[in-house]
Amino acid sequence: MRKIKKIIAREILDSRGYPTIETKIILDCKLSAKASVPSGASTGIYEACELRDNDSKRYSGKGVLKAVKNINEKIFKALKGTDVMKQEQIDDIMIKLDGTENKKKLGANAILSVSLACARVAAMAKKQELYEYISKTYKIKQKEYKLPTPSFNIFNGGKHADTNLDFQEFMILPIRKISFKEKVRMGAEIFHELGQVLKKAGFDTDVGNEGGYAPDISSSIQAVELIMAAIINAGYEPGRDIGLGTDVGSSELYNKETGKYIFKLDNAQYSGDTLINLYYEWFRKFPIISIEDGLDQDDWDGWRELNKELGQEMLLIGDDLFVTNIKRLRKGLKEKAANAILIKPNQVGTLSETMECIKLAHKHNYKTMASHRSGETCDTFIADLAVGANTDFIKAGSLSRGERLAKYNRLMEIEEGL
Ligand code: 2PG
Ligand code: MG
Repeated sequence: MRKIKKIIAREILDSRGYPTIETKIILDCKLSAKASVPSGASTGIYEACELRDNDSKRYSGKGVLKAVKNINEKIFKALKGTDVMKQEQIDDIMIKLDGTENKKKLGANAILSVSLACARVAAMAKKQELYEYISKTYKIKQKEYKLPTPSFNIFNGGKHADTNLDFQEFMILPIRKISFKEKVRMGAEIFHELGQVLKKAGFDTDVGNEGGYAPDISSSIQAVELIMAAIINAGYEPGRDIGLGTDVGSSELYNKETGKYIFKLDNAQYSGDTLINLYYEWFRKFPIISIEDGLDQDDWDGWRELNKELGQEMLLIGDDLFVTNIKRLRKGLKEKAANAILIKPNQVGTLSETMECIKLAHKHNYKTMASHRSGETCDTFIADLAVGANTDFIKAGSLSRGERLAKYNRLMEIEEGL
């Protein structure tokens, strides 16, 4: 038995300079480990509650001292003396202690930081790598550990950049059967080449929240064209070496009253049907292999239609649609709404619920993509999660900014150790 002796939570700052939580778990054998939690900007309305202080002075209300106090007092009291190897039991105790549907009492941010730190220190106590511990604890069926395919977000827009681009993310996915390390090299070379392409064309090369370029451009499609040029200039073949992906972040563009999606840059208002047609047109012109949140989080009919039209051709990933929640995923399965799901532990609030969601997705042949948030820390938990839970993909941002590279660097380390 490795019992929890002490839990110490603190307020730290994330990659955007806003408060978030770091939690340290100390065992009676003196082993200890920390975990910190990320924070989204384009959050889905069905996500678990990120508890913030909401008092206007400190950090404009974004402080997390209430959540930190919940950990240091309530959660610690409930978990003190618990065997840290019992991850599901630990998560269950916190879920019950909170007692609300969306974890608004203790805060999903508070609960998740404890959940992840427990897993990390338990892995240490067992002298296992974190991914190995995750895989064994949740009995993931895998013959050997595999690295996920990275989806590099090299062009930032939407809520992640101060730019006129409505699309939130444009990503490149290495699709050749090469090592993870080689995929990272491919991504980085294309990223740097894109910088050159932008510079030559007179665009700004500053980066957005996730480390991708974020210039003002003249149309949405231009982002795709610039990326295509960068891929070719870097010596790769679009469609053979590299596929394209986008996170439209469309829930942010949807106007509930008019039922239209507003793309300001293109001076266009699309109905769901027209948007699906646009995706189809793009798919015929470019090697697009994945679209995330192509439609609004409540547009189940639209998603069904989208899946009918494009589900055979590419990944249709639900992020705001599913929010890593098995109830939403079950509805999606029934509705035949998508074929892939984004996995963000902080959308649901515990490791166990995250794993349950991944397992349900895999059982129904959904592809899974582990994901960071736009506000991140240097914690690399999602890298181990991707390997331990055998997710097909991971997105952790671009090939710049330390909090993004930390995840890719950890994955290269895991690959070397295998
Ligand atoms: C997304 C994420 C991560 P945010 O929409 O997929 O890229 O963004 O964390 O702002 O929700
Ligand atoms: Mg998304």
